[in-house]
Amino acid sequence: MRLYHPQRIPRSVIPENQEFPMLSLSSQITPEALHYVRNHFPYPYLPAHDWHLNVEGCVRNPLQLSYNDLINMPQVTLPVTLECSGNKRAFYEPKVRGEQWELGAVSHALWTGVRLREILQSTGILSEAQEIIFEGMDSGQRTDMPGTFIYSRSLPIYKAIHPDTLIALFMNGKPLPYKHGYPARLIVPGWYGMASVKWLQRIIVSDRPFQGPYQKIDYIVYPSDPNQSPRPVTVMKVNSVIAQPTDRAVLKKGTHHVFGAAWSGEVPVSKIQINLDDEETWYPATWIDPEERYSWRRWIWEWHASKAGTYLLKSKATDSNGNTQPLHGEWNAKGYENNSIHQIVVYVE
Ligand SMILES: Nc1nc2c(c(=O)[nH]1)N[C@H]1C(S)=C(S)[C@@H](COP(=O)(O)O)O[C@H]1N2
Ligand SMILES: [Mo]
Repeated sequence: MRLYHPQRIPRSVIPENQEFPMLSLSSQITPEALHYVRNHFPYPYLPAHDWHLNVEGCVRNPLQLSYNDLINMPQVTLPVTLECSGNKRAFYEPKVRGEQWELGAVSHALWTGVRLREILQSTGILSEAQEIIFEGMDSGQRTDMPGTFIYSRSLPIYKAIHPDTLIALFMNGKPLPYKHGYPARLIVPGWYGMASVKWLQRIIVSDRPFQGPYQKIDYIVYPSDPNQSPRPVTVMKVNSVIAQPTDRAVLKKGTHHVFGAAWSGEVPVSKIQINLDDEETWYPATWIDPEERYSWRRWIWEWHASKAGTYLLKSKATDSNGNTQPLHGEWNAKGYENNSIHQIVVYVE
């Protein structure tokens, strides 16, 4: 009998925003029912019978693809860690407005679908093309200006035609769950989650930079240093979390397993280190999962806690390009990209 049924942690009800319960990290692949959910609007109405994906704009040959058209194209499967750029926002000081994500606006799933480049090869891209815009089926209001807005985002052409950028139809081997973008969503491996547009309905090849509010107002890093210019949120930064023990846990003297996950953006994470009580030494933890380009890796570290006391534990990941986590992530006005070293306090009795 299973007594513990992990559930997502709600952050807001409408739109529905929920975290993966990091405490129950057990498999490398996050079960669909636990994968974090991030929405800007209420869920869209799905016209399942006559859904089409339109590909238009600066193309030689516009296309209207049915679900069957997509299913019948060659399918590719990739394990990908998706992380919301607002993950860990709740830990920024001073506090920043927005969803108060703690540790779990990040998950790892198997995504299966069609290479976007294959679709763009069959439409052809005209020479004036600059960006590709992806439109979701969900829409709603914003607090900063009147009107109704569709969730849409653009990608530069080099990322759109990257062989790993997918129109996903399946998650963990099953048709996409409704909450994760059924019938089809974009998966942009290595980039923060905002790029992976759900409930796709239209792809527009554009001859100018996209100006939509989820491109030009949100998902922009406004640095606290006024000499630095704002920049768009793109590639995920190297990051890690301690899943167990939890912050403020009370443990008995003895051996404990400190356990968690680490990930990066377009390159694999290669090193994970643990620090105890601000001492100089960083101890290497052991990887549970292999090194893979877009996948988080679980790690474990055996801690012989022989003395009672209050301990500060930290985890720090480094990726294969040598990028490492800072003690304090780069605070910015909208609270994105917090990759501060994770710190917890643990009591040993
Ligand atoms: N259509 C649509 N796509 C969307 C969003 C949205 O609100 N609407 N949110 C984005 C953001 S900010 C994130 S982090 C990811 C989350 O994907 P998930 O809910 O499948 O975890 O979806 C992205 N795609
Ligand atoms: Mo996000």
